[in-house]
This record gives sequence, structure tokens and C-alpha cells, in this order.
Amino acid sequence: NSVIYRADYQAPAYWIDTVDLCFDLDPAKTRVLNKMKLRRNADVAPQPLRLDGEELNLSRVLVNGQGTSFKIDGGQLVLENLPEGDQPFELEIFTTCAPVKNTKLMGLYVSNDSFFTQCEAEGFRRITYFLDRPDVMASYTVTLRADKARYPVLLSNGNLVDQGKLDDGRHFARWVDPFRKPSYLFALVAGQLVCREQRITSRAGKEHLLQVYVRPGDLDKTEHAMNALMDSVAWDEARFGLSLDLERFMIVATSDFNMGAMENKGLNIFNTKYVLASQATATDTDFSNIESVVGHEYFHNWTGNRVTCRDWFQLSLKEGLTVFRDQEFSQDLAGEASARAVKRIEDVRVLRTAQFPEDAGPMAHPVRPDQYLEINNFYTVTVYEKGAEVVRMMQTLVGREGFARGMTLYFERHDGHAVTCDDFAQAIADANPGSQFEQLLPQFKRWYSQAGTPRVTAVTQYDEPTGEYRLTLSQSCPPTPGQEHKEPFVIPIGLGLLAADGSELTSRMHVLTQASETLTFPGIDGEPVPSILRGFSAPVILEHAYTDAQLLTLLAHDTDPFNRWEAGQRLAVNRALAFMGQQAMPASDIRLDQPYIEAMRSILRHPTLDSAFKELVLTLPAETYLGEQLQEVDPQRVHAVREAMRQQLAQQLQADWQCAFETNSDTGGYVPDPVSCGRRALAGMALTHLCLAARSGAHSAGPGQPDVWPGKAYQRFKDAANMTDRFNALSALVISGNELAAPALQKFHALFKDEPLVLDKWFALQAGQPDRGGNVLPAVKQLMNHPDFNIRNPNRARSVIFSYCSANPGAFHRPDAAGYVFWSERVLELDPINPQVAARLARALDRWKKLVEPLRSAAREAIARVAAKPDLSNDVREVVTRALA
Ligand code: DPP
Ligand code: ZN
Repeated sequence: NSVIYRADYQAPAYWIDTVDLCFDLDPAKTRVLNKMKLRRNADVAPQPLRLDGEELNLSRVLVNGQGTSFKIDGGQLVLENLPEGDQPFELEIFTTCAPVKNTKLMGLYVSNDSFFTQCEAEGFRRITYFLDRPDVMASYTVTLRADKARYPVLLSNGNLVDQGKLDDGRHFARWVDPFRKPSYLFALVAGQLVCREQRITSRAGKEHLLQVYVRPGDLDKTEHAMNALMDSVAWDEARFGLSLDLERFMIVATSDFNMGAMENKGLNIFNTKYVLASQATATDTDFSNIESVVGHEYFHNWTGNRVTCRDWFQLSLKEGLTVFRDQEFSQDLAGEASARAVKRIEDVRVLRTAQFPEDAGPMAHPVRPDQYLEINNFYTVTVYEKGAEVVRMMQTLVGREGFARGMTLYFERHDGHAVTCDDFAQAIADANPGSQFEQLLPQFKRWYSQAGTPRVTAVTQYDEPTGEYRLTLSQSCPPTPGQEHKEPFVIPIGLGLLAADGSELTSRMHVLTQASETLTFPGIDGEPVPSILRGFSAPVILEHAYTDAQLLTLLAHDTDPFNRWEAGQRLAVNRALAFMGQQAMPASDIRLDQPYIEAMRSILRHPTLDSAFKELVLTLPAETYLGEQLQEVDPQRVHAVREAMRQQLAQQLQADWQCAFETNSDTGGYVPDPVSCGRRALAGMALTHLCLAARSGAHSAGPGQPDVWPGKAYQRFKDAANMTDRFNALSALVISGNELAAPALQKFHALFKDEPLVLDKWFALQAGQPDRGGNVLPAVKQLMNHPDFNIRNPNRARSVIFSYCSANPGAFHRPDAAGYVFWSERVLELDPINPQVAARLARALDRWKKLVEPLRSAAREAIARVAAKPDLSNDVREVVTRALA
């Protein structure tokens, strides 16, 4: 239970070459016989064998068939009297475990009377004693034995080589994985499952069997996941020349899962949320998430499984790279440039609303962390999303082809091995000899070692007489825990200059490497408008004193869709900050200026822009993003200001919203393609604003007759042919606080009471609704008493508790501190059940030091209350200790 440091890495003292596992599956007492062939690692000084184990009952240990002495030390099984010399030896370990008692959902557990496993990062040690570390790669043979009626389907990694009947109604299946793998990629599944199958022939001419396993009754919701899987196989072959290396590739869905999904070799296990979809039960967002996650896990087969991590500090080696790959996959599937841009904007929004705060808070860590207490706490937006941005910058610097060459070299060098982030960057550099990237590699790698979000400040100067335009770019990076001083980063900065009329004068990619650099553009006729950090070419905060006029020009004309959207966001941020500065002004007095309103109107009315893009531009920056722009945050004030701005947009653009709704509300037969998704999103947004406008009452008799909209929304809610339209209509009623929200919610529950993923939405919508006089917390407490609530199910816990504590700042940060008390109680309640989920929840107060008083003191007190509990998990202890440091 102490801190682990990256610098302490040592190669394992033993290698495990083969593992033969035999399971007698029983919920209360599963017996595991583990026969391994081991040998000493000749490169390491002789030492006892120490095998990891957790919550196991050990009954027998044999070395080469003979009993042996052993001891248990700190949970580890320690063997001192092993055969001398380099000869391989056989080790046989017999243990039992209790899957039904496993509420942590790590190792072997039971969900809906089926068995599942989750071994990443360190769950395999909860199944048997092992060298549970990713650099120990072994060949696995797995035999599963279980009651045939209760567990008709028995799955593990690789190929099914044998199966048959046993006595007493039991049966068995034997699986052999043709690839060596680390223990974290082991998986087994046993239960009553059905599957959708698809046979495919790859580009390389090989036959493969693809299967998606779900509970009986869910088969009609697997088509989209299967399509995504087929698209993934084809994409990785086409884009990177990486083929499926298995005869059989399986996905299995479970409703009890800590993460989104897991890339176990040949046997991906998924949260049902990222598999099951039908137009009646899943939204467009669900469909698109399924595509990304199916792609993500499939792409891990190469980036993660064939080449894996040497140690867990290298997690971003596989995660950053694989997120980058799934982002590229989704962009390529989206097709058109405008749809790609929408995906890019969505990805950046996630980075800025979730990763930037992490990088500025107590849990800030480099993409390749240097230390951890609990590795589960480092499956973070920094390792994943910022890690993906680091890979993206590499591609930007060496070009798409240069990057593909680098990937090829990476696999040539490291296939079948456990390697480091340095190895990856080196392969990209070596595949591009003489490139700027190769020269800058040591400096570039600071992206792996330095935490914190760099700030790039741009200052411009225009010399009218000579026509010379100068752009000075300076970088700095604030201190983060344990890293006071930062060296300059390599920052690719996409640049463009627009003339005052919006036409593009020039564009280029500049690579900023110094603390400060000045670029000179000669012969510019009239002061241009700079478009900086196009495409969000680096994960930095860009500071530039844009004037409103410049932002309006960029919003109207920039050829770079990202910066076009960004200009709209900056206009909104500037206004929100100004309103927040006027402490005395009640939010109800907030009035948006006409130039801004007109700019939003012209986007909304634009004849050629995609609906999806319009929806992004018209969406105000998130409350957390606004909060990050402030020195000191009053989340309720932020909420009130943002809501007031939205109310203004609703009222001032009423006719335009109506037009947007009417032109986008009928998308015909349901297809989740980018164009129709965009239209549904904009229609939904329009409906919300129309219901908000109706709330004001001021226009109730006017020609637009806004008061008819809640009724229309209710009708649409009832008649909708797909979940996206239905849920958007329901949300419009809930968000606008209309009296029809209550009957609609009731009806929604009745319609979908047997659909757990839809019920999650129902819970989340209520826990995340805008606060009206402190009504949300009591509602959340009531939801927790609802018969459908179950804190042990992570999806359900997240839908209620996280939707309130992490996603509803205006309702959570109550001056009476009742939100914080609720939070601390839930963290403490969840910790003994499922420490990973508890630790995620614990992070809801990461940014407490930024809060205004009395919130700050109240939050600190709540964190201290959690920290005071003596037997906290490492997971929660690490989070709260860092928060208080
Ligand atoms: N399941 C997680 C992911 O795929 C951990 N590998 O990212
Ligand atoms: Zn992953």
C-alpha cells in the first residue's frame, strides 16, 4: 500500500512461458487450477519468486509435481526453494475464489447469473497467483467447466479446441490463445448468452468469424455494434495495413462493468451501454459512442495487445494511441470535411471540459505518470485524451504518410513485446529521418514528462506604412504538483491570416519550440485577422486579445471550421465573464448585445452550414469550462449567468429557432448518419429553446405563440419514432421546467421500465436537471429510493450520483453544503462496494480550491471527512490525499 515509482522499474525475476488454467465455475466457490511453466530471468540477480494474489484461498502449491514450502507476504505468494539454474520448472497452484461476493467487478465476478472477468490493470491476481504485470507474456490454455443448463456458453481467449459433456449435467470447453499475452488481457465468460454472427473475408483473403454475445432478448440491439466491428476491421487494414490476426473475434456485453469496455485478446468484454442500440432505445450519441468504443477496443488488438506496455506508467502508449486511432476512424467514417470537423470539435470539447481541469488540479499528472498509489486512478482523460493529442501532434509534424511509416516501423520492431512511450516516439522519428520531428524528438517528449496545460500567448503588431505584420507567440506552463518549473514544449500551431473582409490571405503550420518567437508577414495590405491554433493543432490554451469585430469575422468567414466554432465560443465566454464580473447584477437582468445575437442568428439561418455545426456553435460553453476561466468560482453564479444567456438566445431568436425546428424536425426513416444526426440535434436544441421562450410568458400572445411549444414538445415526445427525438423532447420539457415534464417522465418510465440503459437516461436527466430553488438534491435522494435504483450497478450509480455531483455544478455546489455532505456519504458508501467507482466520484471535488467561500471551506471539510475514514481503499485515499495536499 505504498507509492510506486516509474524510476523503480525492474525486469521480472522470472518469466512465465505457458499457463494452463482450469476453472470449475461456481458463483460461491470457483476452483482454479493454475499450471505454469516458469524459468528464471537470467538478466536479473537470483531471488525468490513473488506471485501477486488478492482475496484468494490457497489450498495447494506444487513445484515439478512435488509439495514445497511457501509463505504469504503482503498478499504475495513467496517461493524460495525453487530449482537452481536456467531450467524451466512447473508450478501448480490450486486456489478458490468467490465470484458472487465480488462487488469490485475486478477479477472474476457474477452479473445476471453469468460469469465475467475484468483483469486490467491488476485483476488477474484476484483469479490466481501470478506475475500480474504487463511485461510477463505467456501462452494460455483455458478449460472452463460449469453446469450446462445454467451456463451453456463458455468463452475464453483465442480458439475453441475442445468441448463436451461432463457428469452431473456439467460441460466443459477448452480454449487456446495462439498469441502470448500479459495477464491483464485474459478473459472468460460463462452464462446464458446468445450471439449475432458474421463471417467476413479480410482484404488479405482470410476468413474470420465475428460474434456479438448478449443476453437473450437483446439480440435485436446488436446490429449496429456488428456493423461497427466490420467497419473497424476494414478501416485498420486500409489505413494502417493492420489485419485481424484471429479466426474468431468476440464481443460480449454485460450490464455490470466499471469501464466502457475491455480489449481482452479475441474476447472483448463491453459495458452494455457501448453495445446495445436500437432506434427505439438508443440516441444518436449512443450510436456514435458504440462506433467509437467498438473501434477503440478492436484497434487495441494491435496497439495494446500485439504490442503492449512494459509497465503501467506507459499506459498512454496504448491508450493515447488507440484513442487517436478511434478518433481518426470516426472521422474517416463521417466522411465529408464538415462532418470530420464536427467530430474534431466534439473531441476538443471533451479535452477542454474534462482534461484541462484535471491538468490544473490536484490530480494533474504527465501523460506518462511518474508515480501512483493505485493504477486504477490513472485511467484518466490525461492518459487517454491528452495522450491522443500528443500522438496527433506527431502525425501533424511528420504528415499522414510519415506517421503511417512510423506505425509500420513500430510493429516491425516491437511486435510481441512490452515496450515504452519512448519506443513509440522513437519509431515515428526513425521512420522520418531528417525530419524536423526527428530533430526535435527530445524536446517533443516533454509532452510525456511534463504535466499541465501550456499557455500560448499571441501578441500582434501591424505596421501600416510597410505592411509588415508581426505575430509573437510565447509559451509558458503553470506549475503542477511535484513539477514547479517547465521547459518549453514543441507546439505545432496552425495559422491563417484573414483580410478584414474575411478572405484568406495566407496559412501555414508554425512549430513553436522557444519560449517566445516572432513571425513576420511582409506585404500585408491592411491589418489582418489572425486565425491561430487552427484545427486545435496542440492541446494548449491560446490567449489572444481578440476584439469582438475580429471574432465576428472569424465566425463568419474562417476557412478552418474549428476556429470558426472557437470564435463563437470566445464571444460567449467574453460575455459570460463580463456578466459574472458584475456581481450586483441579478441574472434576470442580463441582456445579450445585438451584434452577438445577430451573429448567432446568421449561423442559425445559414443556408449551407451543416445542422450539426450550427448546433455546436449555438451551444454555450459548458459551466465547468466557464469556471476554469475564473480565478475564483461561484458555480451557482456561473450557472445562473449561463442559463440567463440561454434564455436570451431562446427569446431573441425565437422565430429562428422555430424555423430551425421546422426544417430539421423530420429526418424520415431512422439512420444514424452524420447529416441526420446533426438535424435531429439541431431540432432538439431548437425545441428546448422554444420551450424556454414559452416560459418567459412575455410573448404568449404574439404571432409566434411560444406557449404552444411545450404542448408540441409533449406531443413529439409521445409520437417520436426514435429515442433521439423522444429524449430531446423530454429534455426540452425538463430543462424548461414545464409542468408537462412530470407526466412525460412518468410515461417515459412506464414505456421503458424493462430497458436498463433507457432507465439510466431517465435517472440521469432528473439528477442533472437545472436547479430551481434547491430542488435537485431532494429529487436525487428520492431517486436513490426508487425501486429501480441499485448503487451496486455502476451504470445506475453513475446515472444518479455522478449526474448530480459531477455533471450538475449549479445544483451540487449549494451554499448550505448539503451537496457536499451527500457526496461524502456516497463516496464512503461506495468505497467498500466498489473502490474504482468511489474514487471516480471522489474526484467531483478536485477543483475545490477554486471555489468561493463559504463553498471552499465546506468542500474541504467534506473531503477531510472522507479522508478521516481509517480503512479507505487505496483508490479513494489517493484522490482525497492529493486533493487536501
Ligand atoms: N477498457 C479500457 C480501454 O479500452 C482499458 N484498456 O481503454
Ligand atoms: Zn483503451
